[in-house]
Amino acid sequence: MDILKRFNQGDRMALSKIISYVENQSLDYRKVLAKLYPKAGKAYRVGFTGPPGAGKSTIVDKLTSLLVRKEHKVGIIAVDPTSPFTGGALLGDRIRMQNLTNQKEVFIRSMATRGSYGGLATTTKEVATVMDAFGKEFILIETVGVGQVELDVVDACDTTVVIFVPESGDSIQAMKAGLMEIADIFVVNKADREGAKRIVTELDMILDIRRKKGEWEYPILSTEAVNNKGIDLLLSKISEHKEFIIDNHIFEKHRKSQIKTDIKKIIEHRIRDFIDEKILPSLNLDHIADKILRGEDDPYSAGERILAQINITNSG
Ligand SMILES: Nc1nc2c(ncn2[C@@H]2O[C@H](COP(=O)(O)OP(=O)(O)OP(=O)(O)O)[C@@H](O)[C@H]2O)c(=O)[nH]1
Ligand SMILES: [Mg+2]
Repeated sequence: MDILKRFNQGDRMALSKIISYVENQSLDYRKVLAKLYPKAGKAYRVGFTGPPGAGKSTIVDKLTSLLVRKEHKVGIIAVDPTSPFTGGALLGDRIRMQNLTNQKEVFIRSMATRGSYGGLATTTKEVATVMDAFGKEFILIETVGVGQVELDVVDACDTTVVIFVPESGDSIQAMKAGLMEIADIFVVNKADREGAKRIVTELDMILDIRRKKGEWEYPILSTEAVNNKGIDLLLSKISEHKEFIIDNHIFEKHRKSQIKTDIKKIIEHRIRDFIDEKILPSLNLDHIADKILRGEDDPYSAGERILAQINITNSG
């Protein structure tokens, strides 16, 4: 495969193309991923999440500049599950990170909802694997909002940064949304605005219940991303967390459980394809449904009969 050769030589166009294959689940994307997989596993994945407009992109942008200055290669994935099409908020993200797009150490990709079986979280992980195999050392993943997709995305990250702003006011809101449970590092951005100190204090009180001696400290940082303030400290906390999870074998355990999840997802995906492509076309569902409507059959018995024909029954 010519494209893989170019990918291995560090061709950005080849990287971009392979990511599109994965996103669109074009024909042989699984084979391509299988080829790339052994090269991946070295990149450190950091997730950034929080309410809309909190400053996630600005933080990712400044952090990336800092990483590049330290001669790291960075991949950025901006995930927007709220946008059904590319454009809108995604275009905004691109513009805000414009100063990064020309740098050869940095590769940015925006992703929106896909109607695929794997789902957006799965595709995001696969795209991260591709960037990882390309030689990116840090993969920064920004997700907006607080739905299940975001939780799945950040669950696949090694370190999760949750970003708040003074305006998000009630930190109870964050607790309800499940953000408190997933964060390793808390950031209160827009520290130039009123109320920043109060939210830091509130978070601190809530976290004190969770903090245990000798365990991760769950730091809360104040940043002013637009003014590039607090970004150095954020990077050192990310590095500290990396060290912490590696030293305590959390990193390895987490990666292993992610791999198991990936295998399950791949099997599920293939079985769904098999049902759609091989089983459903051979059934006369219309006819069966008519019989059920007339009261001559029921969906449970019909389902069992079909499964028995292909040798899958819950009794066996
Ligand atoms: N005052 C102030 N404004 C900031 C700060 N950081 C970011 N902003 C501004 O806040 C706005 C939103 O910033 P983004 O970085 O786009 O926020 P986001 O969380 O990525 O937004 P979405 O991706 O749309 O959810 C922009 O106009 C930024 O310039 C800060 O520290 N202080
Ligand atoms: Mg953004």
